[in-house]
This record gives sequence, structure tokens and C-alpha cells, in this order.
Amino acid sequence: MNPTVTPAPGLLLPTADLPPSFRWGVATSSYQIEGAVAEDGRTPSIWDTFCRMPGAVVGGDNGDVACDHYHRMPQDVALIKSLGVDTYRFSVAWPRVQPGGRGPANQAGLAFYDRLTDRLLAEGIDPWVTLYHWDLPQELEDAGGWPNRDTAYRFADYAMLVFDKLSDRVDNWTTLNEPWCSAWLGYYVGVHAPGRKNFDDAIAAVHHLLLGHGLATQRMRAAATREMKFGITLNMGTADPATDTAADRDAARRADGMGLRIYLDPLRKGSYPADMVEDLAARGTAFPVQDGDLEVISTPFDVLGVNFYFGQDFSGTDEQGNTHDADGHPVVRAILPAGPRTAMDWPITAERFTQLLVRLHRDYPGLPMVITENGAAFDDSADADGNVADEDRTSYLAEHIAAVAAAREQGADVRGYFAWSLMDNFEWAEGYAKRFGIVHVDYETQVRTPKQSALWYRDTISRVRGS
Ligand code: IFM
Repeated sequence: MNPTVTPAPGLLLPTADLPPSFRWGVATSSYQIEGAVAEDGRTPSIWDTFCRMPGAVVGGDNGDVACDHYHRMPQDVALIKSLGVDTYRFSVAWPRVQPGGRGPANQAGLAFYDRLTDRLLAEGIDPWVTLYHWDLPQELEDAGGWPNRDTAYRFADYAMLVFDKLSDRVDNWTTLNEPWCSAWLGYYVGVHAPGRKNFDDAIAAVHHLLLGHGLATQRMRAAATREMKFGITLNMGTADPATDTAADRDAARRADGMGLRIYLDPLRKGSYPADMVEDLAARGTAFPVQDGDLEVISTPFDVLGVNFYFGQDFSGTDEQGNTHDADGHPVVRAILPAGPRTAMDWPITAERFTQLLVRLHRDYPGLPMVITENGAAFDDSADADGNVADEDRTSYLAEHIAAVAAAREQGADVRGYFAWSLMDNFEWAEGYAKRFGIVHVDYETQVRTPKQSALWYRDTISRVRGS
């Protein structure tokens, strides 16, 4: 990398606010970077299927090749090393390790993660494993997917296959990445795999994802022969009322309930929030809780992974002033705060990041947090050599890392930060059109080129460490 590129002075952080022990990382996920979807025994996941549905993904893109990381892993680990991070968060592809989602491990698939782990450790980089970042084996979806209770048990079995192989070297284990996306976007809104649109199914999926997390955590903890950190990653924003009307306040309550509290309350308090249970009952549905489930779900864990991108305001009326939609359900309308947006059209709301972290510390105390994802897509323009002067992304990272430092000052126990993402990759329904990487990928040649943000990140880490 070119060490002479330095960010504008205004972007330098007050690094004194972050201790040298703070964990710094970059993150990716299997389907978004690996490619090699039919190699070494891997079978299709719901994303392989979804990508083939006409109109599901921008440009008809898919993860067949993605960043070809499966074949370029050693070079990619060297790239990670060059960024000066201490940790790499990656996910394991379930259908690679356990084709079809049942039965014994596929050793050829597991071997890839075994090699990756060894390579990271050889470079002095701590591996941080996410067990599920959305690539459910298609056969399990055919059997009902996450709305089917059995999937939770299948997930715990699969988790143990990975744990048995890697736990002699891996200390940090995240069960699920963003169950809200799996349940809400996958089973209700239908914009993510498997593309179903059924509210009751989404509610059942929430419960079974949480159950799977609890079952896997219990089994991994019981099998651990040394101290390890287990956790779950949730994507969370802030939900403020657009105005002080009762309707807007109620819309914000509902949004916060569906986005945050229906996950964290059962995980940390052992119960679903009473107001959400009432709202669901009014809609004729309920979480499919069986005896003992909430004890399993609230199994203690060690670290909450926080993925933050932006906060929103909510209104209880639609643009015509109606308080109920055509189906008679209360309106919960997101209003994006004014100000600059990213290429995803997401608002840039760093101050709400601080607000969220302080709130999590207050409402769910005693739980260390790590920012397992934060970053932004922008319409990068690369020069002929792939260089990208992404001041917008650099500013975004600087403001959000400063927001983490501000939250720590207010008592939030945040112990690390992972930039999303290591490199440009398959951005789900947006295909390759949106670039989140701090490293540019030329998808024709697979050449990786660190952007200005990557160099800034490297320099920032070095300054915080005092190295
Ligand atoms: O790319 C995704 C990632 O897979 C999950 N969290 C949000 C990112 C940006 O949309």
C-alpha cells in the first residue's frame, strides 16, 4: 500500500479516547466473497436459489464467483495483515460444511476454514467466526426454513461441526448475524432470500433463530475446554418519533420493539416484551414459544455484536394522514433524517450511534459490546490503477469511530470495532452495484486495491495503539 496517502487533518481522531487494548478488525461474510459455490461438495443455499429468481437481485447478479476468495484466501489474508488489524471476522457457509444441512461434516468444505484459521493465526490475526450469515442450506428451506422449529436444532448440530474443527484455535464465536434481516427481510418483506412474504412466518422465524442461537451457545459452551467468548450480532438503529404526537410515539415504540426489543429482551431478560406480545395478539399471531424455550434463548453469552448503519424517525400516519393501512394495521412509517446519504440512500447519523450504544448499556447492562459491522457504500470512482480517493467513506468511518469513543465516555462498554467491509463484495439484493469495501475490487480482474479509507484506517489503528 502507498504509505504516503494521509487523510485530511480534520479527519484525525482524538485517539486518546480509545485504549490500546481496543480490538480493531475488518469483516466479511461467506456468500458475499467466497464464490466457488459448487466446489468441494458445497450444495446450494437459499441465496443461490434467490439469485436465480427473476428481478430478485439488481443486474441478475449472484455469488457464483463474488470476490473469488475461496481461491485467493492466502493473498486476502496478506491484505488483511497489511491493514494492521488484529482481528478478522468471517462467516462459515453452512452448505459447504454440511451439505443439505443434515448429517456429518463435509471435510473438504471444513478444510477451507481450517486453512483460513491457520493462515490468520500465522499472521498474528485473531479469527472471529460467525456461524450463520444467511446462507441456509436450500434443503432446510424446502423443509420449512426458519419458520420450522426443526431448523433451530439443525443449526445447533451444524454449529458443533464447525466448533469441533476450529475451537482448538478460535476463541470468538458469533452464532447469528442480524436475525432481523433473516426473519423480516427474508420471510415478511421478501427482498432477501428465501423471498417469502408472510408475517406469521417471520414471527416464527424470529423465535426459531433465537432458539437456534441459544441451543448452539449451550452446546458450544459445554464443549469448550478453555475460556471462549460466545455472542450474537444484531443490526440495530435508533427509532425516534418524527413528532411528539401520540401516533408518532406509538409508531416509534413499535419500530423499536420489532427491530430491537423482540431480540434483546428474550436474550437478556428471558421474555418477549409485553407490548409486542399484545400487538401481535391484536394481529392474531404470537411467537411459537414452547416450554423451556425462553430459558434456552436467555442462556448467558459474553459479547453483543452491534451492527450499526443509521438511525431513523417514525411516523404513525401515512403520507395521506391515515393511521391504519389497507389491512387495518397501524401505520409505522420510517422517515429518514435530513442530511447527507450514502449510496444505499441511508442517512448518515453518527450521533445516533452514540445514542444507541448508550441506550444498550442502560437497558441491557452488564454486556460487553463489539461493533461487528459499520461502514458505508458510496459511488466510488477508481482511477485506471483501481485507486479510490473515498473521502466520503473515510469521513463516515472517522465520525462513527468517534461516536463509539463518545459512547464509551458515557459508560458504554464497547471493546472493539470492525469495518464493514474488508473489500467490495456481493451486496445481497443490490448485487455488485453497491460497494462497501475499504479495499476496491475490480470484478473483471479480481485485483484488490486499498482505498484511501483503508490507509486511513490502518493509520488510525496504529495511532490508537501508539505504534
Ligand atoms: O452487506 C451487509 C452485511 O452482509 C450485513 N450487514 C449489512 C451489510 C450492508 O448492507
